[in-house]
Amino acid sequence: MARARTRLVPLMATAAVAAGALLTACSNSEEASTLTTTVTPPKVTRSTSHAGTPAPALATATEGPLQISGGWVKQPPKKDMTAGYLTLRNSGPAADALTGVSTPVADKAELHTMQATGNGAEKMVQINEIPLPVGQDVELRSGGQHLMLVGLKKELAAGERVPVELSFASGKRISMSLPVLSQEQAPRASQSPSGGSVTPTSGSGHGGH
Ligand SMILES: [Cu+2]
Repeated sequence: MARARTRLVPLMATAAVAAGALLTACSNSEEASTLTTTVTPPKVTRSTSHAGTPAPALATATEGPLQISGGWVKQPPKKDMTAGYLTLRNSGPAADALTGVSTPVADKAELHTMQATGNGAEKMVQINEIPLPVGQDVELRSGGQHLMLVGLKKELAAGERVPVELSFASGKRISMSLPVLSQEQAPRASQSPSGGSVTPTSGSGHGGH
């Protein structure tokens, strides 16, 4: 008995010290608020929180040193054209370039970029190639370089997949199928630094983006 009691004492003492330490920490309001912010990261469930149908997985593909990720096609804002997006990575050893795209669902498919018109607006223009320097992520995205599908032969519904073949300066070809995403499903992770203009679609003339 006596033994048990002597053991208990130091244990309780330790507990008391621990409790005291806790109290001290809590009374420090700065620390307390730091704690709160770390415990509640703002947007964990961003990608899954959109109501309705969950977005299909974005397309990926690999061919030699070329890696493609995050591929998708925007559900056509207009009936006859839409844009496709993806990120390319060339792990070398030599530079390459995306030189073409084709798809059976459209009359033609082109590489586009946005170009300033001089009066503050931007328009999309066709380009011959998208350079792929070694070791760099090249992102095709809304408001920047993109795949353009012109003259759609059929309606593209969200959830459908669009087969595309990408061709490269090196002679490589990559076939993959890109999921069609509705506007709500579209990934928003990487916006241009110019900010929230996620809506070039709804605005000016060309609905492709
Ligand atoms: Cu375009």
